[in-house]
Amino acid sequence: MTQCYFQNIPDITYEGPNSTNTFAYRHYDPSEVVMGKTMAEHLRLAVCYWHNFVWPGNDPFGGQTFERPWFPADSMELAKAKADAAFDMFRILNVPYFCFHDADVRPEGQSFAENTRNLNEIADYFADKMEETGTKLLWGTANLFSHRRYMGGAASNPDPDVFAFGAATVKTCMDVTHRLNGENYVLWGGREGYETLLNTDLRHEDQQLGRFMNMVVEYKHKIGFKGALLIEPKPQEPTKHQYDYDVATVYGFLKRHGLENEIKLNLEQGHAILAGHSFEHEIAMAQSLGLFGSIDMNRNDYQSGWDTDQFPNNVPEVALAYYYILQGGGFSTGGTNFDAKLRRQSIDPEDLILAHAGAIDVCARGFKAAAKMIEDGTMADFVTDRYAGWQGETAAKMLNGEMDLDQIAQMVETTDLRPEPKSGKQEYLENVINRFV
Ligand code: XUL
Ligand code: CO
Repeated sequence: MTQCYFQNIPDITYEGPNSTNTFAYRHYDPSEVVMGKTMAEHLRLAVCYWHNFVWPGNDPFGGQTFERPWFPADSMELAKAKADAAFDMFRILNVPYFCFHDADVRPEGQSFAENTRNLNEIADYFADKMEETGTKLLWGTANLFSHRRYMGGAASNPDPDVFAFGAATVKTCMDVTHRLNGENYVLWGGREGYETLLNTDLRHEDQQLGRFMNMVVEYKHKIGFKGALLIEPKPQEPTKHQYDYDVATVYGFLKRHGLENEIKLNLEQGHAILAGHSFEHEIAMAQSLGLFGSIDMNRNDYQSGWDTDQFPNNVPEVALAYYYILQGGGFSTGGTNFDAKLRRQSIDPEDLILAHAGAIDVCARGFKAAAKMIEDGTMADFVTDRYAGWQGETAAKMLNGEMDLDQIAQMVETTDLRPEPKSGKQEYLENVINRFV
């Protein structure tokens, strides 16, 4: 494909909040400095390959709605045409990063060796394009869930041959991510879960998953990959019970297998919602456990119980997410990936551009609101004050183990301690937030 897929679509640049130009950023100015860094450096935006260039627009009731010139991308030539369109889109959006699974970018081969050859050839093609355009790889990953061999899981499959095929595939994807200077490597637990206990040995599958992740860590160190390894929690879909349910569950898994200092998390807003949490809960929980890594900033529909992967469009929600990210010091290796897809009626090439441009503006507005909340300090000060009692001598002793239940009971009795309830001030704090969003 020599012609640009995005014909007559201009590069998107910042024009300020009053611009009425359809193809413009109104809030995302990559060079704007906020809290000492540019917006580009803070947000570290990434476009995902799969939903934009691979997904055909199917739903459970109908097939392909999108007609992309590179479909069905079953040859190397079409895979390269797809890459051309992808890199055109990264340029138009001025987004510094992208993310991909092996299966998104290469034609499916008949064997492991053919898959590896195809992947390596596309990686060479990417390397040239990345060099030429300055686009960087936020993370690479392996698709261990689409092919029918993985219907019963990959690492947690009862068949050791599937485990081996999955492990070998992850090795090749880590190699390519390393070669392309990827800043992270992601492991979403695709079909690592189960449909029915009737055919499942939970303890065995946990042991398999633990060994698999330990091998990934060992291989990272063996090849000298300096990026972060990230697990992406999700509670259900595709399997009824996914093992990486949420942040707290993954933390238990990591501790159990001695991995808590080696693996961090990629958190997705839609997955948090499926788990019955808010996005900011998952972010704050990961920060408190020292596991925060990166985000997939795509939301779910609150009325439906599945993963709708929609572009973000709610500034107050996004603001709270970035508030807790900033509280933990912002991104280091991670960034803001849009694991988001169009609605299936949005069939024009420009829809891909407008979806991202809008989402990026929502993130920029939310981020700037979050930065103001941090700079203002009212909310953080409130929390600090709320726990100030723990600075006292006796409180410190209770916390550090110098006092036991007996001693505390004695102290409560001899001092005739009568705790006074204090207001949690939730509405006041919600009003404070509304000054910024
Ligand atoms: C699935 C999902 C994945 C991961 C990468 O819900 O979020 O696309 O982000 O495998
Ligand atoms: Co995701």
